[in-house]
Amino acid sequence: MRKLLALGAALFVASTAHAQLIGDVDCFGTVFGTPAACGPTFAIPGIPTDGRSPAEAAATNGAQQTDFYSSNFTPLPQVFTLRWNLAGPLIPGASITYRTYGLQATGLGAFITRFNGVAETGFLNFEDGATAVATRTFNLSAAMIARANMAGFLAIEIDRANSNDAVAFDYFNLAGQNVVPEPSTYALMATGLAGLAGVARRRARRAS
Ligand SMILES: [Ca+2]
Ligand SMILES: [Ca+2]
Repeated sequence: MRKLLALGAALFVASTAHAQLIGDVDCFGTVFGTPAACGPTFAIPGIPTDGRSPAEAAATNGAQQTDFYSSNFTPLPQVFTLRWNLAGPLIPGASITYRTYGLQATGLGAFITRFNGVAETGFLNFEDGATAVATRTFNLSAAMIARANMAGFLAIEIDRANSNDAVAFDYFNLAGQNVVPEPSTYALMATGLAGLAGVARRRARRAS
């Protein structure tokens, strides 16, 4: 029985690990990707380059701005929002991992980012060079987590703020939601555990 309880606990812990992806992890899409190194070759400076899937192009959660490279986001909106509707509360240590191409925040101007309406300076504020790919993890502060949990969503507004920087984003992945399993998941777990308990009982009976 102790083993069964341990198994149940393990299943519960596994079910709470939850991440939510905006965009695809595909090295900036199909048009210009060189997936082995994940170093895209944006060959035509100043000309928009679109590597989005149809689903991404039609998205409204921020995926529409991934896999798209141009000056100043043009012709896409100058301000766009990453939005995660939370399936459960964010927990301490929640973070966002994202991949960028060509960030030049110092030389060409940093973007302004606002987390649920509150400006912060550490997100996307890097000088990587015109052709550099970077993958970074940003840890959400306790205040950011509290605001998102209060609202039931995390929204990050990205405003180009007159920056002249041309960039591309591959994806944004939010990790660290404490998701309670659906009732149907509990039912499935209970059925499985009951089945195992039955087997154990039969074995015990046979042995005695
Ligand atoms: Ca750039
Ligand atoms: Ca992508």
